[in-house]
Amino acid sequence: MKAGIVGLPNVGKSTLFNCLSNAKAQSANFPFCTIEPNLGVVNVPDERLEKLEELVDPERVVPATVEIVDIAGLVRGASKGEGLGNQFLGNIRECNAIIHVLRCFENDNIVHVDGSVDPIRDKETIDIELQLKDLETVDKRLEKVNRAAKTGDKDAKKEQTTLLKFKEALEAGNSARSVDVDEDELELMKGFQLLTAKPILYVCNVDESSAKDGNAFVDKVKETVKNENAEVIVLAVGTEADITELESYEERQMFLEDIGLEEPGVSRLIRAAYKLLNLQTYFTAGVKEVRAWTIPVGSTAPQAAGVIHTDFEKGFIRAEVIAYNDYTTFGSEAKVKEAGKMRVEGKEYIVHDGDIMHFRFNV
Ligand SMILES: Nc1nc2c(ncn2[C@@H]2O[C@H](COP(=O)(O)OP(=O)(O)OP(=O)(O)O)[C@@H](O)[C@H]2O)c(=O)[nH]1
Ligand SMILES: [Mg+2]
Repeated sequence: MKAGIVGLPNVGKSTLFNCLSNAKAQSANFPFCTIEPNLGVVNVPDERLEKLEELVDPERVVPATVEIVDIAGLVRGASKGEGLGNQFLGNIRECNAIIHVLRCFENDNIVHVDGSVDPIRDKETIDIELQLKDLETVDKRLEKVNRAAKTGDKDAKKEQTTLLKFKEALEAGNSARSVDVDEDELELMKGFQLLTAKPILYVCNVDESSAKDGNAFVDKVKETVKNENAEVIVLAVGTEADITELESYEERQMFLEDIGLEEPGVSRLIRAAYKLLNLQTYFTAGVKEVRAWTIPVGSTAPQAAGVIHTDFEKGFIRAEVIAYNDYTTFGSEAKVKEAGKMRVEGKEYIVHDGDIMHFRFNV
């Protein structure tokens, strides 16, 4: 599961990526600086992990991670192959969610491909390219399905109806994610791999003085996307990059306080991306290691165990589970047990975010 950073050229995507990841991407003040996508594995900041570390005092702590991809900028005409558009759209297709970066800062020294700062126009430019590409995908698929539907094939008819629904929405300038679908249609939709069906969040890249409260551009973005059910994150990407450069935690904290923030904006973004990918965390806590593991929301106990090792899933017997709040309230596994708060769960158990788990299995 990975989230791709998408936007016009030269809006700060690679600068943002570099704040998130140690895999340094080239960033410079000219459009199309990025061609090949950069992949970064990013630690997910989680206060609960720090708390567990305090309580358990383990030899090591391993955080959860999320994969972020820095993708080349898109320009008008990308869906027709303009500016290597097809390649870049292909990079987006491989991602499970989209982080759309919008330039919301004025600076005459930083080139804007369309000559002025206007995040609403920019968003529309990108949306249109993604929608046109999806329309192409839908039309191609329709050609095939239409033939089968003519012969009276029931499944083909259902698919045809679904495709037409998407076609209509896309032609009206709406994204696939805005279409109301039932469960069957949702299954079909997954097979279509539409770009505009991917969950999305917006990053407004602002100047330092707007890091805390945003600015007029941000207000416009929020107004525009209010019906999209998408998160809007305000980030001073250039400033965050400067903060990342600072050596010590204290220095970084002082800088953050100066601009009115309690934690780096990128921490907020990473957590939001994790959520956008529909991921959640469970913990294992022992003296050797306290560790956060990543699972899709809705995973069962055996599936969660399988993330550690496939044998754990195959040979799953039961899980011993402590809710995060019980662990911190009682302070240790032993005390939780004494209080009778440790649960034994079976194969059907749906893991909760923050559960501290211990698996019993045989191989
Ligand atoms: N003033 C200011 N400059 C920024 C900010 N974010 C990025 N920049 C500058 O904008 C230029 C482009 O940044 P990149 O991160 O390379 O942009 P990109 O979106 O990856 O561009 P492409 O790879 O060409 O699509 C660089 O010179 C950055 O230093 C910001 O928040 N404020
Ligand atoms: Mg770049």
